[in-house]
Amino acid sequence: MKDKLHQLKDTALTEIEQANSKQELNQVKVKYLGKKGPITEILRGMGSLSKEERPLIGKLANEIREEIAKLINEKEETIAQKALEERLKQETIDVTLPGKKVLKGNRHPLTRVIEEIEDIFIGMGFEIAEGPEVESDYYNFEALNLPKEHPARDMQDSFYITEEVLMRTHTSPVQIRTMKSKNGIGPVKIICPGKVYRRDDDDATHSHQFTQIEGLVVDEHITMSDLKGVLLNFAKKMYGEKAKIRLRPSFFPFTEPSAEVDVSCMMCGGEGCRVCKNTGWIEILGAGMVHPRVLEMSGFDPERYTGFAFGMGVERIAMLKYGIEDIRHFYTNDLRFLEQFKRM
Ligand code: 2NL
Repeated sequence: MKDKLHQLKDTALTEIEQANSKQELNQVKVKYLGKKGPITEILRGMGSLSKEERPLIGKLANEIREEIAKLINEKEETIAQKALEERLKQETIDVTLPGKKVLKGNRHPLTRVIEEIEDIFIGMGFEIAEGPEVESDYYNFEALNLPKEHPARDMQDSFYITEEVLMRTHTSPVQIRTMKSKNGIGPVKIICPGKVYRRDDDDATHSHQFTQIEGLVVDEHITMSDLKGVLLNFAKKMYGEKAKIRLRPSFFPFTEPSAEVDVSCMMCGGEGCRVCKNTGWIEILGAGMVHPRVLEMSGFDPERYTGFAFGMGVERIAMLKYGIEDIRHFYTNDLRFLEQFKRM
């Protein structure tokens, strides 16, 4: 009996030793310490032993049982400790690893210039109006005092979709639509930014699609001096307080009188340089007093209301501002170009 117990202890110890997981150890625990285990069996069969042997064997069996239990507990702790170490090793964060680079985008240079111009005019109480890029002949030409025979309406110069429908050649139709929506009651004070289309062979300074911002003010008692005041303030906000403007006589079918507007050269301050071709002035706008026929066609009484309007090409302004030499850079989306406008 004694030998059997010692043998039992030895095999139990080996099995505890070999158990490498919680589950394996649990099997050993059930096998040796469970109700149906060999020790319980030996204790149960003690009836057949002599009176002298009984307490000795009982004591030994309990000692062995306790030792096995103790070793199992110790092994349990070792396994738990190992598992914890393994987990910590897997969860280790290497704080010396370089961070993941987040690619940051930036606004397109044209968008930036549009927003800058919008902000200046919003500061003067203007509202922003937008409208369709596909327009009817009426809104694009007829309502702007450009009758059917007018050379500007040549099929060769515009993208026609049908005889009556075309890609807008300026943002003026948005202004016509806004005026019409007012039912002849002023004021109107808007700027209209947007894409416009003209049939043109693309080169460094021409594009068949470009961006225009037009402005329109209609109210009682609006005069040419209002036009000059608004545009001078725009030039100062855009190019600095020292900026000056000058108006030269011009012609547009939709304004009378009409003017080309120059701003003092932002490169040399008017001294004369390569950019202004030594004139000290740079042309940035066309403008004029809204033609009475245009007011009338859009529902405003030209006896009561007057107005001024202006238009500018955004690409040209952006090219002057950033020193861009080819208009095609705006549309080819070369990242080497676009990335130069980060945090500028
Ligand atoms: C330019 C010149 C101009 C206008 C646009 C306009 C619009 C209405 C009535 C009258 Cl609804 N005029 N627009 C007036 C003068 C000039 O643009 O050089 N654009 C790039």
